[in-house]
Amino acid sequence: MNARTSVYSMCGMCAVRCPIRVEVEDGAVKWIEGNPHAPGINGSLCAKGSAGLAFEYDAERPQHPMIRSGPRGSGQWMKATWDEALDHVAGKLKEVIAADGPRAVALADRGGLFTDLTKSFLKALGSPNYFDHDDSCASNVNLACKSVFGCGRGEIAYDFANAKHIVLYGRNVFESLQVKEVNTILDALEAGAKLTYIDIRATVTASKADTFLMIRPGTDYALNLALIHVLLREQLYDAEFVRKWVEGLPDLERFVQPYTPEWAEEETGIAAHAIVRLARDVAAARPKVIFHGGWMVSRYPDSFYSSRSIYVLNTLMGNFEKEGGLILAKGPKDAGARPLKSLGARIPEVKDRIVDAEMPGGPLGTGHLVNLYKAIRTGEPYPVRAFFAYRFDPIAAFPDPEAQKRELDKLDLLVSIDVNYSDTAWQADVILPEATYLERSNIIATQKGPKPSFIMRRQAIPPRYDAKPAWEIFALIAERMGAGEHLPYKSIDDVWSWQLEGTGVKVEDFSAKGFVSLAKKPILMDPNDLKFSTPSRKIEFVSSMLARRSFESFKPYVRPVRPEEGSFRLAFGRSAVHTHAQSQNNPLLNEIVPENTLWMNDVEADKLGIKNGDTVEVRGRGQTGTIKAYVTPFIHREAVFMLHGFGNEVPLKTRSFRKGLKDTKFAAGLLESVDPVGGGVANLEATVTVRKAAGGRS
Ligand SMILES: Nc1nc2c(c(=O)[nH]1)N[C@H]1C(S)=C(S)[C@@H](COP(=O)(O)OP(=O)(O)OC[C@H]3O[C@@H](n4cnc5c(=O)[nH]c(N)nc54)[C@H](O)[C@@H]3O)O[C@H]1N2
Ligand SMILES: Nc1nc2c(c(=O)[nH]1)N[C@H]1C(S)=C(S)[C@@H](COP(=O)(O)OP(=O)(O)OC[C@H]3O[C@@H](n4cnc5c(=O)[nH]c(N)nc54)[C@H](O)[C@@H]3O)O[C@H]1N2
Ligand code: SF4
Ligand SMILES: [Mo]
Repeated sequence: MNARTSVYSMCGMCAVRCPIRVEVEDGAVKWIEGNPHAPGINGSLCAKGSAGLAFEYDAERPQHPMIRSGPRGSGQWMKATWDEALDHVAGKLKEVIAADGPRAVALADRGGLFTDLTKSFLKALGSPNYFDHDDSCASNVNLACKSVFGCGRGEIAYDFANAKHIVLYGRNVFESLQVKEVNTILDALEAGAKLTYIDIRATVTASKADTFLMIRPGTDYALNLALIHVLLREQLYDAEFVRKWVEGLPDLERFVQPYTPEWAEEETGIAAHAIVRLARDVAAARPKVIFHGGWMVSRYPDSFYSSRSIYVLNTLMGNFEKEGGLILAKGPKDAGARPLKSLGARIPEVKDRIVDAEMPGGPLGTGHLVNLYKAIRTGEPYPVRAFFAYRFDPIAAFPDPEAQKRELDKLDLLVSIDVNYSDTAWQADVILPEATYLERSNIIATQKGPKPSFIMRRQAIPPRYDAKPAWEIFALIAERMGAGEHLPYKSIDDVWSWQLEGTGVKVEDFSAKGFVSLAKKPILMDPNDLKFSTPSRKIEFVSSMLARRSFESFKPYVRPVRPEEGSFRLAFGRSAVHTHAQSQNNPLLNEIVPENTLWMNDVEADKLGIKNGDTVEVRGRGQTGTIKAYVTPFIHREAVFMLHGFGNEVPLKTRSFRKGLKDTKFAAGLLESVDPVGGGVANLEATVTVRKAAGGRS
């Protein structure tokens, strides 16, 4: 035990990146736990985080660079050295750039804390074409938040600890989890906070709620319009806050007039009296009320507006910058500290515009992955011929894997930098294995929040296989492209010194806890001097950002198409023990949940002669597959549900190979079906039929 050392770092088993403490002995990881120094974590880790050891010591992950030797997706690979693989990548990039300029190179990653590296790499090459995964996750929510508050959703923190009433729309906090959030919400519930949970099925979160409202799929917007209607009609909202800080209340009042609770009952299936009661309950608890913006609330064509209505509801609670409400995330400057120096600060600006800035119309903002696919396919507005997928698996994350494979097949170069054989890696020309989160250090990141901090992922052990950290991979490619002076780093210490220059913080300051807090206590704005970054400097119910693009601020509700009798909307979500499509082959997690099942309403199942545990055939959009039925009264009659991320087709992942069913394939034809304003994919538009499979009972 004495020979063991502690390394403070960051979990990498999902993108939440919880702080961890790793115990290392003789170059091997012996133990991982939540960082005991990190507030809200108190040593805890989720099941996936604990399975980090199993992941590290699993041989079924890429062990060296690989260059494709057969057709794309054929699984024929040549083992390569790093020099061979990087020379191959640089050689192709040079051909592409010679013909079509640096803008013909694109990169997409997971977004979030570490993007300074990837954006700087693209900048070093001279390309504006940076994309992230957000259209498959939160872009509707993010842009909706911007249209109301002037800042993205990541700029808003939720003060669950002090909340009196928390309202969650399909935000399954206890399964689709973040460790700190789970701990904080459980504490708040214990201290008496109320939880209202709205979903199309009863999840673990529903089981912990005071009130669970089962909603008809795709109708959250109707529920919210009725809630707003009641809050305004009964004058239950914070009139003083609204008078002072809001633009457009009269327009909102006119707009919600027809949307009564009785009308919403017909749409949502939630009783009118329950809607009125919820409005009165939250009003009694305000301002300590949180309507969580969620991520995936409803991936429907009106998700932008349904997300917007959630931010309107928060505003009516007057909860902005108040204890128990929504707190603007603060950065280093708010704490009187100097921000990290960007790796891009030494690189000249790129003159070309990102490819979708030159596409007329379309959703708000740029960087929509579907537009990248369009440019790859058509060569318009200009050709894009090389694509790096770094810590991102679009083929698994976006609808219609086969359509994506066809688009990506047009590329001259597809590179995947991953720690797994992802679906995208399997289609790539070159796989560059990144050292795992336990084997590498990352660039330092800034964690914004009420108490901003700098956080560090620090290498605990040497790479087991022939893998490298991302900062080195990108620096080595830049060097081969003649752009070495832009990313001139030979060690992670070089990177960190550049980032920390002028901040007064030293690398050693991270040793004791793994992070450096920039504020002693939460920073709150003066409630009389709130600052919003909207053009009006106010909260905009009537949005200038939307008006500029001729989008309406108040979109009338449109009833979602109701599936015909015998067909069901295919909903999906997460398990507490898996991460998206990347953990199904983990030796431990695979043992706990090896495959997905199809949740089906018991009354509907009965009509089809299907019993719990039967093998059923699912059909839709030309696709078919079999799966076990999980028959339950706890799902809406119009929907069936399966966990996302199963049905792996990469044979090298033997434990998960062909186990369970791939939800994304039933969204065939929906790749370009996006929310017209927010750009997020509307992949809950897929419907399927279900029947007992031949030989039925298993
Ligand atoms: N264990 C685990 N935790 C994770 C992740 C993970 O992969 N695994 N991923 C992280 C990421 S990236 C994200 S974005 C979050 C996602 O966090 P959540 O958004 O909470 O995750 P989901 O499991 O997708 O839950 C969506 C829920 O929406 C419900 N739903 C479907 N249609 C409707 C509808 O029309 N209305 C309502 N109200 N509900 C509906 C589904 O039944 C499902 O329970 O989780 C994060 N945490
Ligand atoms: N049908 C359907 N589609 C969905 C969802 C759904 O529930 N249903 N969920 C959506 C949501 S909310 C999201 S956020 C997206 C997620 O989609 P992605 O962002 O693509 O998923 P991730 O699982 O975060 O991982 C992406 C890739 O990163 C790799 N990876 C993990 N750790 C590392 C590392 O340390 N280094 C490197 N280089 N690579 C690493 C993984 O192996 C994986 O291949 O999917 C979305 N798409
Ligand atoms: S939620 Fe779990 S898997 Fe994700 S970073 Fe935290 S501990 Fe790791
Ligand atoms: Mo996500």
